[in-house]
Amino acid sequence: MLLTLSISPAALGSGGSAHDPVGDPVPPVIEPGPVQVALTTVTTAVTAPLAGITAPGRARELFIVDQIGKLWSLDVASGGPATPREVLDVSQLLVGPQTPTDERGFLGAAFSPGFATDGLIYTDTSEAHGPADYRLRPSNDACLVGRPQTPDHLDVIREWRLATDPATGALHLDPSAANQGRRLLAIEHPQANHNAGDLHFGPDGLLYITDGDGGGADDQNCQENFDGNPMFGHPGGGNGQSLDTPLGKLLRINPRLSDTRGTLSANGQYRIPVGNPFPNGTVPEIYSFGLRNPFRFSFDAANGNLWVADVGQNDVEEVDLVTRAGLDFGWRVKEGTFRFDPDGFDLKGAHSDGFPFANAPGVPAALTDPIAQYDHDEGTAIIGGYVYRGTAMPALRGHYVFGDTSRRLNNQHGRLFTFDADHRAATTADNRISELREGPLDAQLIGFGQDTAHELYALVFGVQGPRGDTGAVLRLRQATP
Ligand SMILES: [Ca+2]
Ligand SMILES: [Ca+2]
Ligand SMILES: [Ca+2]
Repeated sequence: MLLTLSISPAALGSGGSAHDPVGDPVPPVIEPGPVQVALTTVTTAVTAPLAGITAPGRARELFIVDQIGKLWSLDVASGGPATPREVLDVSQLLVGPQTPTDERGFLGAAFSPGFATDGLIYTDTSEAHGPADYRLRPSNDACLVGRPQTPDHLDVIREWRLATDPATGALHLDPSAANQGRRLLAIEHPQANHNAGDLHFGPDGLLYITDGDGGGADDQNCQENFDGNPMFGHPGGGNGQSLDTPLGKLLRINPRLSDTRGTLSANGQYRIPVGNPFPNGTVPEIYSFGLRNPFRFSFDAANGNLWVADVGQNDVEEVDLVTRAGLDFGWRVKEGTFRFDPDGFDLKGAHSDGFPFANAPGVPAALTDPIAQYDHDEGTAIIGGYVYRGTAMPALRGHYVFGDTSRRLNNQHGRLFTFDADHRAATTADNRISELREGPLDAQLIGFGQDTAHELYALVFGVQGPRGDTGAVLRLRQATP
């Protein structure tokens, strides 16, 4: 029934869509829940803090990935304010950020599980276009004939070796290490946005990497891009659904060449783990597909569950649970539990004319629906967090703590959300989201940190974005009994 087209003349713009958009995809309003949190400032001496991670053997520190290219160490063990100390500077590699809304830069980092002895850390950076391991898929669409299809940038994974200063105990680049910045993987990106770029080692000791669908909007060729030219780099049914590109995916690799399990990657710089679902495919690094901009993800510290927050197009934001290898999370066939039509109305000046047209939970059966979702009455882009496993906020134990960057585009009304992950319902609509802090954050939420005690931090910046001086790391504390 859902695949039967019922032509509605009113719905036919020049885009020729046969579907009616859903006006209010998720009717329930997100309201303050019984648990509220308070925020205290750890530091404002950062620019664009996108992630807060920990290193094995470094119990006191939270390491902040700053989009401008710095990795900072914060001593958070005291519970009070802290002064950032520079650990790593990758800014010379970056092509961005250049504007307040630029999504390029230093996007993620993960310490090796063996960091206490190997000193290794992995980074995700947006770098100038050049030789790549994965090129864009060629486009034969008529709109692109005779036009250059030059990628905007490369998404690059690198390895660095750090050492401890014997006098101060501080971490810094190991001056004796060879091959600093070893390039593991470089992926062409057609447009500047939708880069995801989060990195985490799983309980299996393997490196998981999120990559966005390549950017623009609708994961579709030929509509007008932000620069006025037709979109390229998204042929056919888009990148999310194609197993021939790493764009729109969760990837899994083993950076340890000395580990003889699995097979060597095509470029010889890492290994393809045993158990990856498409070992003989074009992109054997793929672990999950059908993602749009899986900007932040995390592993549950208690049970290893893998939670991915996938940023939606114009309507639906979603939280996905990766229960096994090979799942298809639906983009651009679906946005949340809704069928998505990328060819919409003739909306003048809009870069996306795609829209959800029918709620279709569980359909088609090959696609995996989110655990929870909300719509753009509530926000503009989901920011993934962590299932809370600390002690300072007992009422939130087992709850997924996440949020939205801003209630309206760049209006600095960041929001903090939660739902009960340990007692989640089987159907998306039954996992109701509540708000953890009433009223505007007076900042845009851009990431979360989790320290070694599993306490959480909200990472924010102001309207100047990654070009300003308004970044902050805020500690979450339970404000209600
Ligand atoms: Ca709504
Ligand atoms: Ca999805
Ligand atoms: Ca479109």
